[in-house]
Amino acid sequence: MLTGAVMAQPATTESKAQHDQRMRWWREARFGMFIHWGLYAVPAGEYNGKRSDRIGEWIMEWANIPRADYEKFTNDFNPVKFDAKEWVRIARDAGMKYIVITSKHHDGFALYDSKVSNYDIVDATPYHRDPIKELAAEAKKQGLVFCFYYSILDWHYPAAYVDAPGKDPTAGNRTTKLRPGGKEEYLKYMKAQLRELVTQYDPGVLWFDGEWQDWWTEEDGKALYAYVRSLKPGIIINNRVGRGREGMKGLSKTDQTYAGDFGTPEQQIPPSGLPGVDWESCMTMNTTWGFKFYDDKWKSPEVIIRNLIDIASKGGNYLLNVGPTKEGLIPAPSVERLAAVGAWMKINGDSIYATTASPFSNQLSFGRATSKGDRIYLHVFDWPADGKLTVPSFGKEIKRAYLLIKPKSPLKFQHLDPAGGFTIELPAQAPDPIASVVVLETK
Ligand code: JFZ
Repeated sequence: MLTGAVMAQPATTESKAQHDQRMRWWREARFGMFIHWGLYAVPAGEYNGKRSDRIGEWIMEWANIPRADYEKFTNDFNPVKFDAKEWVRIARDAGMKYIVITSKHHDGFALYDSKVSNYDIVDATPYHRDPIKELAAEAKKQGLVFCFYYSILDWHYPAAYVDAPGKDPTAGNRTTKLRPGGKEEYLKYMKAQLRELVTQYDPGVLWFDGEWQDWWTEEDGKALYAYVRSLKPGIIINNRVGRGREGMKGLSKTDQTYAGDFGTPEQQIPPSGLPGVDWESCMTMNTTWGFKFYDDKWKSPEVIIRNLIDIASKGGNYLLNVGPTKEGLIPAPSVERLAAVGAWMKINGDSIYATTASPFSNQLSFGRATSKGDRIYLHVFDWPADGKLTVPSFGKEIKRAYLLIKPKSPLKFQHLDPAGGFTIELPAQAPDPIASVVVLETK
C-alpha cells in the first residue's frame, strides 16, 4: 500500500496531495445551489385533488401514479419562461459557487437530451429544447461550477417494478425490484447516460441518490465511482454512489472504506465538525425539493444565513435547494431569500469562502467561528448588551481585532488571566442583526 494514499476510493489510487488538489475548488466554494426540476413540477404537489405533506418529487410514489399516467405530464411540461442566464445570476448573486441540478430523478425522466432514452425533455415534451445545455454553458460563463444529481433508483425503467401492498407495480415506491437480467441491462443504461452527462456537459460533481435499493451493493457503488472517474478523473462524487451512508445523517460509516468523496447530511447539520471528513448538508428552503404550489413553510433569511455560517464553522458545504415551476421559474419566495443571503455574503463572504472549521473546542455561546490562515472570523449572532464579547482561548495570541465591515478601525481587547481567553470591546449597535463578523488576526 502507498503511504499517504487516500483509501476512501479503493478503485483508484490517488495520493493525499492529489486528492486535496481534486477537492480544492469544492472545499473553497462552501455554498451551492441544488435544483430539483422535472416532470413533478407539473402536478406541483396535487394529483386528482389529492395533496400531501410529502415531498413534491415523490408524487409518483405517494399518489400511486402508474407509469403510463405519469408519462402524460410530459404534455404539460413546457418551460418557456426558463432563462439560464437568470437562474445562474440568482445563484451567483446569492454567493453560490456551484449548481447541482437533477439530470434524472427517481421518476426516470431526463432533463437533458439523452440518446439512450425517449423519456427526456427534448423527445417527450412540447418544449423540444435542452435546458441543461444552456444552463451548463451559462454557469461556465458566469464562473460557477456546473454539477449533476443522478438517481440510481428509477421508477420508469422497464425492468423495474414495485412489489408492495396496495401499490401499482409501475408506480413510484421507496424501493423497486428488477426483473431477471434487468440489473445488467439497467447498469448499461445508467453508464450510457452518465457518459452523456460527463462528456457533453463537463460536470464538476456527480451527486448520486436512490442507492438504498436491495439490488444495489457497495461493490456496484465502487465500480460506478471508478467508471465516472475514468470518464473525468478530476470529478468529485458523493457517498450516495455506494452503501456507506448512514441514513439522513448522511456521513459514511467507518467500519470499512466506502465509495464517495463526501458525506451528504440531508435536512440537517452535524452537531460538530468532523476533522478530515468532507461533507455537504443539503436543505430545502420550504419543506419540499420539487415544486409544490401550496408549500409556504419558508425558512426565514435569518435561519438560512445562520445555517450557512453554522455549516462553515463545522467545515462543511451548504447545498441549498430551489424547485422551479413547470414554466421554468424559480419561485419568488426563494429568489427573495437568496437575495438576502447574497446581500449578507457580499459583505461577509470572506468569513465563509475557503475557510476551515472553528478553532474553538466548544461551540461559542454568542455565535460561530471559522478560520483562514492567521485569521479567525467570529460570527456574532447575539450581540452583547454590555459591549464586551467574551472569547475563549484558542491557543494563540490576538494581534489585531476589527469588524469585517470596518477593517481600518481596530477594536480594543483584553487578555483574560488566568483562563487565557479575551474580551473584545464592541460598538453598542450590531452592524447586522443576523450575524456580524469580528476578525481576529493572530500571532
Ligand atoms: C433523497 C431523494 O429521495 C429526495 O427526493 C431528494 O432528492 C433528496 C435530496 O434526496 O432524499 C431521500 C433520501 C433517502 C430517503 C428518503 C429521501 N430514505 O432513505 O428514505
